[in-house]
Amino acid sequence: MQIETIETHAYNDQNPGTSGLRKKVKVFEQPGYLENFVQAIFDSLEDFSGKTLVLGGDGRYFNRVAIQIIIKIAAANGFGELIIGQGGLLSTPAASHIIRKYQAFGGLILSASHNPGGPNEDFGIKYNVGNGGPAPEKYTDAFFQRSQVIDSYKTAIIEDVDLDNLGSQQIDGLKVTIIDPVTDYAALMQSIFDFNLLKQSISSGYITLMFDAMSAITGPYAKRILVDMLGAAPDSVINAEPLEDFGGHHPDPNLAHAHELAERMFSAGAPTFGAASDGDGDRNMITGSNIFVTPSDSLAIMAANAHLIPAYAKGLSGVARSMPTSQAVDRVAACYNIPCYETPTGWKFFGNLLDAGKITLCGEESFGTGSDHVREKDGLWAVLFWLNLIAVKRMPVADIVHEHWQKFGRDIYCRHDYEAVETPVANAIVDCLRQQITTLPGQSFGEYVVKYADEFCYEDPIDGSISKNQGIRIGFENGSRIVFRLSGTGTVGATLRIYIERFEADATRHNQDAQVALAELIELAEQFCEVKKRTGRVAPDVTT
Ligand code: VG1
Ligand code: CO
Repeated sequence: MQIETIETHAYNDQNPGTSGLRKKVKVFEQPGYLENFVQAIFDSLEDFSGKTLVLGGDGRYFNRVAIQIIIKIAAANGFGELIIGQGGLLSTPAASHIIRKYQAFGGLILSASHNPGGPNEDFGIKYNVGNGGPAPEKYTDAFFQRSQVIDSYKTAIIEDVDLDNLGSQQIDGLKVTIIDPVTDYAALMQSIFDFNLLKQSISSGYITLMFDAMSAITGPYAKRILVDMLGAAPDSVINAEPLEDFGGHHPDPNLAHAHELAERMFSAGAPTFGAASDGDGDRNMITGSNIFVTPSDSLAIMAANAHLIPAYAKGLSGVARSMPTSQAVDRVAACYNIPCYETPTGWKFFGNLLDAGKITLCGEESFGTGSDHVREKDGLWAVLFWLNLIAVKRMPVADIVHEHWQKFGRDIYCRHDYEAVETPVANAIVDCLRQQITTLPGQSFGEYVVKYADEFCYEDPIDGSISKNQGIRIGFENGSRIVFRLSGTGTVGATLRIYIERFEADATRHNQDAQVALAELIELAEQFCEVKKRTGRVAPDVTT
C-alpha cells in the first residue's frame, strides 16, 4: 500500500465538546481540517496496528466524503480491518454495539446528532473506545493537545471504497467489510425485549403507534424492527428516509421540532404510543395519547418498572443520571435500595459505572436513556422498553405516568435554552452566577430558601478522574433546584441552558402545567442570571 505523508498546519479550535468535535460543515471542509483531527486521534492512541476500527455516521451532508477520507487515513496508520455500515450509515447506539460485538479497537462516529445538517449546517466526529462508549476526557484532552501541534497526516493512495455493496474486500493489507447497519442491532433488541408479546399487542390493536424518524438515521432501524419484525403498520413510521439535510429540520426529538408527531398525539384518535428519535438515533421522545413524558420522568419510570422487561428481570444493580436531570430517579433508587450516581452532562461519564457493573440503567434530561446493553444512549431501545411496559402492564402511557407520580410524587421539571448567545455575554452570565455561590446560601426568596449553591465537580468513583466546572447548582430547602450550564454541542456562540425542578408530593396537584407550576422558580432563575436583561430576549428559544 502506498502511503503519503501530507504536511498540514494545525487548527486551534479542535477541542471536543460534550459529544465529540462539532463544527459547521464549512469548517470541516477547510483543507486538512478533518484529516488533522483524525490523525490527532490516531496519534493519541496506542497499539492498534492490525486491529479493527468501526466507521459510520448519521448520513448527514459530508458523511460520505468524510468516510472516504477517514478510510485512507486509517489504512495509512495501520488498522487491519474497517467495519463500515452500508452507505456509510450507523446509528450511534448501533455503532456502539458493533464495536462491542466484533471486539473492535474503537470506532469513529460521524454525527452532529440533533444539530441540523446540510452544506451550511453542522457536522461532527466522535471517537468511541473499545467498550463501545464515547472516549473519556483523558482521551479527548489528548486529541485536542495533539491537534494543536500536528504538522502532517498520513494517507493511503487507494481508490474510494464502494460503500453500498455488502461484503468484505481486501485492499493490500487492509480488510474492509461493509455490513448491514441494522441486522446486529435488531438482534440485540430481540434479545432484550419480549418480541412475541409486542407482536401480539400490536396485531390485536391494543398498541397503535407512530414513530417519527425525523428524516434521520432511525428510519431504516424503525422500519425493520417496528414494521417488519413487530408488525406495526408501514405508515406508523414517518419521515423514515434519512436525508442529508433532514428535510431542512432540526432532527431534535422534542415537542417543538417533532411537531408532526406532536400534533397527532394531541389530537382526537391519537395512537396509544408516539415517539421520535434524533439525527444519530441515540435520543428518544416518549408520548402517549394526549401526554408527553418528560425524559427525567421516563428514566424514573423505566427504573421503577425495569423488572418487567426480560433482560432486566433480575432488577437493577444501580442507576445514574446526569446532574441536571431531575431527581425523580433518585426516589426510585431510594425505594428499591439501589445506588444512584450523579454524573456530569454527557454519556462518556456513564461508561466506567456501566463497565464496573455499578449501574444497569442511566439517563439524561436531554431525551437520552440507556442501559448496559451498549455504551451509548439508545433511542429505539427506549421506544421498545416503553412498548414492552405498555404491553406487560396493559396500561396506556398516561396511566403508567400517573401511577408513578402517585407512588413516588412528581418532580415537575423544565429546561429553558437560550441559543446562540454572544460568547462574552454568556461568559459574563456564568461569572455573575459564580460570584453568587458564596452569598446565596441562607437567603430566602418567598417560600424558597437557598440551601446550597455550588459549581458541580465530579470525581469518577472508578478511576478517580476529576471533572470540574460542570454547571452551577442552586438548591433550596424544599428540594427544588435551579441549574445553569453552557452547552458543549453548539456551533454558534454559546447556548445557556437553565434547568428547573420542584417536587410535588400532593397527588391532587400533579396535573399542573410545568411552566405554571415552576413560574416562581423561573422568575428566580432570571433574577440570578439576568439572561433576558443581558440579551434583550423575552423568552427562551426552546422550552422542553
Ligand atoms: C447535549 C445534552 C447532553 C447530551 C449531549 C449529546 O449536550 O444536554 O445531555 O449528552 O447533548 O447528545 P450540551 O452540552 O449541548 O448540553 V447527542 O444526542 O448530541 O449525542
Ligand atoms: Co444524538
